[in-house]
Amino acid sequence: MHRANAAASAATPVQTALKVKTMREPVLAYIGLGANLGDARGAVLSAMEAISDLDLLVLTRKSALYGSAPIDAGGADYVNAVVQVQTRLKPHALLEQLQGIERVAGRSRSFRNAPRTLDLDVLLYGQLELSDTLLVLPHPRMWQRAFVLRPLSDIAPELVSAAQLQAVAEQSVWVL
Ligand code: PH2
Ligand code: MG
Ligand code: MG
Repeated sequence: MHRANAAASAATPVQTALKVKTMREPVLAYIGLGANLGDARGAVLSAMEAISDLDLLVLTRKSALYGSAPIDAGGADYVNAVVQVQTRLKPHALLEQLQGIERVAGRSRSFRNAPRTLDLDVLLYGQLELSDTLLVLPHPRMWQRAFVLRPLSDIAPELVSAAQLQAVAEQSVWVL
């Protein structure tokens, strides 16, 4: 390549920083939303808006809101939902953005499964399987949880079988 052309096509530092956080093609991902402290319904609805306002992401489907009894946790009943997004954010960049939304909602991390103003979990990211200290995909407990599978099957019925729903049928989940 001619020197002048090489200089003209060089990425700026901002482009380089963005590039490591983005995919060339959008990926279909699913995010679980949950809250059981304060105005839980308001927090889940605001979080759906905040997610749809993120750059490099389009919110493509949202489930109904569900009430659910806490599983492996204490405190009040939860409000839960699942959304489908198309995003060019890489998995950890998506996680960072979701943690920013949790922080704005006043999330504190006192102990495992403590009652929370807002919890946003990446459930599925395309077909990706990944496990590190920050993120495990698919979400390791999603198939045991009716509060995930019921809303997920609303918006992506092809992803959840009748047998999988049956396996969590004894858990208390209701449409709000
Ligand atoms: N989240 C947990 C633990 N237990 N139970 C319900 N019903 N809904 C949740 O969102 C939930 C839970 C940890 O994130
Ligand atoms: Mg969670
Ligand atoms: Mg979480």
